[in-house]
Amino acid sequence: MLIVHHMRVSQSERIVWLCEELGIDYDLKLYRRDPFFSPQALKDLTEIGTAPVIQDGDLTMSESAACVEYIIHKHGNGRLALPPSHPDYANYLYWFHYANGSLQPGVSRNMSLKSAGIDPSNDTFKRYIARLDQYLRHIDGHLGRGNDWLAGKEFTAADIMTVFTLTTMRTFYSLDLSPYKNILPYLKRAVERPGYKSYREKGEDSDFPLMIDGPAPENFIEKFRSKA
Ligand SMILES: N[C@@H](CCC(=O)N[C@@H](CS)C(=O)NCC(=O)O)C(=O)O
Repeated sequence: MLIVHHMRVSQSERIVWLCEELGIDYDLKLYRRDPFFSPQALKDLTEIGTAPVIQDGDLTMSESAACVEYIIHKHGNGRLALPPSHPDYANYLYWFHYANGSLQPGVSRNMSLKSAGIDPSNDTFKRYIARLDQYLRHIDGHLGRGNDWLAGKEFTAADIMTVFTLTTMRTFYSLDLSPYKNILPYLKRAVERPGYKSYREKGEDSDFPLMIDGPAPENFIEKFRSKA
């Protein structure tokens, strides 16, 4: 059976959400950060030691986009991906890759600069703050052009790849989404899906906030630091 290793409050939420949307059988192994990075049991699974990890027979694989594609094609009959014959195929591909190719690095980079104590008035940091705003406006504008989901009318794995960065990730980099008026209802639509709710029930503590509102949520890193 497919095994999904999920570290709470991390990118591996995508894989649990995907399996719930697809309604496939899988064995969920849960971990907690220790105290901020992966616990040893998760580190031991791969050379990189990050979440997510999936196992299927002899296969052990990390990288969320690869895990998503693997599960869709090996266990989901291609559901939640769009085929080349679909009119929105290019949109699907573009937004699927935009998630971890641009958006997620855009947030992580700013998170790292902030946690290294770099002042936001620093020229490099300022440039990256502006770039992240550009990334977000790009999504916002696309959703505002009548697209309920990133690939168009259909909910797809491109949404599963993207929502983590716009919600849970905000606990590490306290992003204010108030200016992005189309992103906010999009996030509400996403978290109302039964598949998302099942992921939350199985994979997160019930008091962990959804982070779908505009104002910047509490920054976990700062909280962690003040405890240390
Ligand atoms: N590009 C990778 C990134 C994986 C990654 O960095 N995961 C984080 C969780 S959000 C992690 O495992 N951090 C703990 C650590 O680095 O020890 C993916 O998409 O799977």
